[in-house]
Amino acid sequence: MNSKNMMKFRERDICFDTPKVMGILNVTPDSFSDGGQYSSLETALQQASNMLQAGASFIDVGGESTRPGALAVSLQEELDRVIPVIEVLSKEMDVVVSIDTSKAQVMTEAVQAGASLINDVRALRNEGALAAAVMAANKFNVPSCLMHMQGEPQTMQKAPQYDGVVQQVTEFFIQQIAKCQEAGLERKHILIDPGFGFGKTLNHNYQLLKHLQDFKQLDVPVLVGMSRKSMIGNLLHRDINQRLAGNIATATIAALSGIGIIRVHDVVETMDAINIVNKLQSLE
Ligand code: 8Y4
Repeated sequence: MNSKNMMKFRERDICFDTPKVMGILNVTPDSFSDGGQYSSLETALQQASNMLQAGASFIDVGGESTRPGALAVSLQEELDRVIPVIEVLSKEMDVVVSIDTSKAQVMTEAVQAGASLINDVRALRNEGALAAAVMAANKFNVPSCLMHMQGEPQTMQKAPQYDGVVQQVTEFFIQQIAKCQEAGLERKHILIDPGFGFGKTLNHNYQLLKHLQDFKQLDVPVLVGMSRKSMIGNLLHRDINQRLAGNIATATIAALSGIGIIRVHDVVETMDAINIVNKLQSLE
């Protein structure tokens, strides 16, 4: 088959005909679900290697917690956390290393250190971020993921409001993709993400999940992250360590919706779900 569903991440070609998994690697001491147990370099690398072995195509390295109400991290602190991990991972492992940051200088230094994807929950709206992403794309073939968020992490869950969340998130993408293109970031270097949990009520999140197929019209790969989030916990009344079945249900729906990348903590179980969906899709 002559697949058009491809994207370059530096010299690597990734095909989104079947969903790919992005494993989450938090290098924050206060990260919400692992209590900082992976904050040392050695444990981070072990964790990444386990996720790669389990079938992850991407590893998302984040040094700033965007959990509602989390403290901001200084530039130097964020660099100290993520750069050593990115250097080793991109050198030693056959995986697309993603940098989860909103700071222009972290983007630039992470790409210099070998990162192959910029994952920005603020969609390149911080000072200098768009220019950093343009440079990363045009010099290194490093694309950027634009995530939708209403408000700022400190306050976004206060009273999220939309008149039609799917339509409004779609309009945000159309506008933000246009701004990026005007600045020199080509469409072939852009991914989008509806930003589950970022300024959304439970119902907003499930509206987005129900209508994930709509985002395919935008003709750029779609990434989603629902793993362990409150849209699962609050619906099912499960605390953070009791959400695996819910995680797999949401990942299965994303896979059936033709999503390109699913960002998760539980790579083994998510790959099982994806492989079942792949089997179905391969049949007449
Ligand atoms: C409970 C559990 C509450 C998890 C909050 C969280 C996304 C992302 C995050 C996402 C993309 C998280 C960095 C928040 N979520 N990047 N990052 N998409 N592209 N929160 O959905 O996992 S961090």
